[in-house]
Amino acid sequence: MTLERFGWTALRQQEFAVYAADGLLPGRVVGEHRSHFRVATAAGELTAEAPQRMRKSAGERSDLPGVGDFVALRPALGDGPAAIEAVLPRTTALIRKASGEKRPQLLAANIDYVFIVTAPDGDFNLPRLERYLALVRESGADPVVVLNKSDLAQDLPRMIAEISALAPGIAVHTISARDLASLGEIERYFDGNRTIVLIGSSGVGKSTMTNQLLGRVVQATQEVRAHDSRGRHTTTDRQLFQRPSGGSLIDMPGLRGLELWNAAAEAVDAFEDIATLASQCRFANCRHVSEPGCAVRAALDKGEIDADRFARYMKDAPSPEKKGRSGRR
Ligand SMILES: Nc1nc2c(ncn2[C@@H]2O[C@H](COP(=O)(O)OP(=O)(O)OP(=O)(O)O)[C@@H](O)[C@H]2O)c(=O)[nH]1
Ligand SMILES: [Mg+2]
Ligand SMILES: [Zn+2]
Repeated sequence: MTLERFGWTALRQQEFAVYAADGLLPGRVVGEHRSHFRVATAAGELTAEAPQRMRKSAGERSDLPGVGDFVALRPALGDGPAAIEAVLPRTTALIRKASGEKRPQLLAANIDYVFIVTAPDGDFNLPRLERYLALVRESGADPVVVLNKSDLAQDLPRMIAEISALAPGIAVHTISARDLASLGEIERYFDGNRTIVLIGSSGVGKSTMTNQLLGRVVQATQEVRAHDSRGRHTTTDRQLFQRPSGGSLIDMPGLRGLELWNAAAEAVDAFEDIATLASQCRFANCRHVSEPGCAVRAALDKGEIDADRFARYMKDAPSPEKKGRSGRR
């Protein structure tokens, strides 16, 4: 494995010189977990941690290392994890401000293209696409719209015309991720060892695309719900994969409650993400206290939603009894 294939450039080599002099190794963050990172290096993948001092000095959560970051690593002396001593300057950064929270979240760093993936089987929605486009514009990367599941489409020309009217000049590709041959036209975006990130709602086929573009099954996929075509939030971690022929691909969990990193968007659907989660609880009348299969609790436990916001949501939310729904879904 060479770092070049990962997007390591002469400029990054230059920026790294000061760290190389200090005995540090270059690497790229490929996975982000609660307590550690997985980092690819020329010598293979290893586990690394961000030292306390880095966590303390970070002004924002998004200043900490994230998937796609190029980092300077101090190798472990024994069996322990390596330490991430520094994050190299990001050329681009896809950052989301979780709704109602003041803590911006880094979704992916050093990406060249953001594929906004949508599917005509119920996901297609122009206002949502517009919000995705605004998110991408702030990142510095180029947006590309991918209309997946073209085999299910009723009216592709109309959809393409609507996208083009919304974002004149934007590249739109219609594919069917289950059919490898249809992916040819998007493979060229990897040329020059570029990095692509896939974003879009759960169930639109991001992981199916990932498996096809990598030529092996690296990600689990799952059927969408039959009655409304919504996904089941199968992918839960951001992960970067390297293509054997060069270039990198980041698969992402379906975005919930997409909020843009600007104040204007703040008023929109302040609790959209929690409401979406609540709709996935096993019981329709879930109070999100101690019920089995509670999707809201699970997200709280994982730190995906903020406890204070959850409290505000509970104050605002109509009680489930009043909604007149009950029982198992
Ligand atoms: N008919 C059809 N189904 C597809 C196509 N691409 C993906 N699917 C199916 O759509 C379902 C969801 O696909 P996934 O790849 O798991 O979707 P995802 O975007 O990764 O979803 P999350 O991980 O939940 O965000 C699976 O059953 C896929 O087989 C396609 O081009 N046509
Ligand atoms: Mg997925
Ligand atoms: Zn619940």
